Amino acid sequence: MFDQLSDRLQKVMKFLKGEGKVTEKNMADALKMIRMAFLEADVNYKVVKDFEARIREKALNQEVLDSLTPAQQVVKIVRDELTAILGTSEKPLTFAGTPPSIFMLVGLQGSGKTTTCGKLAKWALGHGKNPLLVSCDLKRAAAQDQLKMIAGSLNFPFYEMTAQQMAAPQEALAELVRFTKNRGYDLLLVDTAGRLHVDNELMEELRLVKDILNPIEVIYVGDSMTGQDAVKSGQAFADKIGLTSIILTKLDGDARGGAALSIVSVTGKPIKFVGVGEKYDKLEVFHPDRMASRILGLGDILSLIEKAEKETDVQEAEELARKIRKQEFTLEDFKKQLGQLKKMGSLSGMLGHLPNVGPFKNLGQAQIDDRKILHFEAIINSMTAEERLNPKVINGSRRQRIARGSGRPVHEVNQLLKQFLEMQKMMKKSAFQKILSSLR
Ligand SMILES: Nc1nc2c(ncn2[C@@H]2O[C@H](COP(=O)(O)OP(=O)(O)O)[C@@H](O)[C@H]2O)c(=O)[nH]1
Ligand SMILES: [Mg+2]
Repeated sequence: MFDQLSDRLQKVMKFLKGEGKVTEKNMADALKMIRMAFLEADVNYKVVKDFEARIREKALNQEVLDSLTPAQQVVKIVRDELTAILGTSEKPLTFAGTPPSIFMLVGLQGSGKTTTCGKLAKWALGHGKNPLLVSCDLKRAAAQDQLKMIAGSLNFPFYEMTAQQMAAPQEALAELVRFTKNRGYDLLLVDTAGRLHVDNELMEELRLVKDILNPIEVIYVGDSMTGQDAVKSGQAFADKIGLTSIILTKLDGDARGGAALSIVSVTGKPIKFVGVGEKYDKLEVFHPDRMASRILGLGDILSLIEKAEKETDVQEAEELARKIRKQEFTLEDFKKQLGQLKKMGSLSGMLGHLPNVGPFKNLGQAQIDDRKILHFEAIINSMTAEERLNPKVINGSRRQRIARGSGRPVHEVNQLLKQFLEMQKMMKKSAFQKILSSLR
């Protein structure tokens, strides 16, 4: 996700961390690097300008905290500002006090509206809702077919509108609302017509639908791959119809990041979810803070832990979190973690979540394959219980014994121990503990 932008910003972070002291000169250099990275990622130029100005002001006026070096402070400022332009904090969807809640999805053709309807239905079901799906393309009755198929395959009820009904949309839409209420559905997901470009006829149709259905959420679905085009049309929808939220799709592709980094500032509306794949479970709640940390290579520890908790034994994950908090992270736990990584399946899918520190360093470059995990496991398996609990006792002859036992070269044993110690050190860092304690 946003690989190039991420690469470039990580270079700036590294540059700053290496500087120690903040001067006008290195700040100017860093800001220039940031500006170039943003412009290349197709971020709106005004957003870039404001971002730069805020960082400059904060960085050069900052009082030096004891705990951080000045340059680290700038890193923190950049992270905070990046979080701010992504929307500061996550914003949940709003549900109506009295059901049904009506969510209307709007956007250009191909942006992912219909797919996202299916995803939202699935997400809502998981949150105790009972959704009904409908497609309100008043001009093309055939436009309903795609959503009908999706609803069928996911086992959601679908409300079909006849061509006859569409000829009298006012009455048909009012009937739709009555039906939803009477049948006890608490959520109506409304797919709408799309065009290749924003046009007046479409906007009029959408306004009509909106006026009669009175949706609590009007969600703009934007294709992140189209960069500033998604932002511009989002702005047009915001001006002409009025939006409450944004969902960006196709973040699993090679989008440069320009849409995500511009759309909140430009439209003033929050990104609530992102689509990360074609399947219907590929919808993620959008966390601006995590996304910022991830782009800056500070890792996405919370997402990683959440994923681990969901997909592996929850108790095991809790135990691990407890141990890390108490700083008794052992090689045994390290091995468990490797096992969990394996269980979670596709390692490459996980890499984006890993912090770029300690044993995870440069994993993003995907040099590590599943074989490496097996080798590390073999090495740990060849250790005695005492060695696993207290790796300090592993001297030269023990290393040779472990190497022989696991069939791996000694330097690999050394590498594993070194990485483990780095990880243990990282676990002790207070920042990490703070994140973990918020999980309690
Ligand atoms: N990779 C990926 N593809 C998506 C995502 N969301 C939608 N798509 C694909 O984008 C194409 C257009 O989606 P569709 O829902 O028909 O768009 P609509 O015209 O706005 O209704 C389809 O091929 C979808 O499978 C996403 O988050 N990731
Ligand atoms: Mg569609």
